[in-house]
Amino acid sequence: MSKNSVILVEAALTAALAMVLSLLPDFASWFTPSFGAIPLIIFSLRRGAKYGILSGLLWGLLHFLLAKVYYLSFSQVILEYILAFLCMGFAGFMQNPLQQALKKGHKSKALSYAIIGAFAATFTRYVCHYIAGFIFWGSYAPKGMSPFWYSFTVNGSAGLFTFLVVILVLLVLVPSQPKFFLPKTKTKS
Ligand code: 218
Repeated sequence: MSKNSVILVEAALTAALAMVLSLLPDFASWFTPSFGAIPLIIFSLRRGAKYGILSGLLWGLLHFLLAKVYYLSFSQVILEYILAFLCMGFAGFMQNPLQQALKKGHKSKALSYAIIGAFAATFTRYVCHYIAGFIFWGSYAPKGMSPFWYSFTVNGSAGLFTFLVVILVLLVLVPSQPKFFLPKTKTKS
């Protein structure tokens, strides 16, 4: 198999795993962390933003295939299931500095880069949900609460929980499993 095919298979498997994790039962509806962010961010850090964005896009599209889309309007769906999910690949912008640090054995530096990548991914994704939240989901706000504040509390906490869950996993994996982030088959970039 060519190197590119290996990466594409990894991208597809990552999206599938992320989707399975998205199917975990919700315990607090929109406040629940997005556990699928874990494999997606690991993969993006490993293979870079281009493939990360592709895998994020696939994860978003899988929601349509499995009829897991909350549809309010066309632009809402594009914003929350295409744009928001492909943002998860932005963690891959930290691929180079992370891999350089790992090769030199600088584990805490590597961890910082991984966390910056995770932040870029979750922040941009939840900004999309925040914007969709006050434009499209405002009518779900409790009486008297502004749509902006409602969306901020819901999506701010979901984004923060997601980021914290990913940090916990990175804290364990970056120092103990550097090979996850240093693939043998290199991307041509
Ligand atoms: C205030 C509010 N409620 C619900 C949504 C919709 N939303 C939030 C987070 C994640 C996702 C994608 C599927 O997990 C969706 C559709 C919102 N944006 N704002």
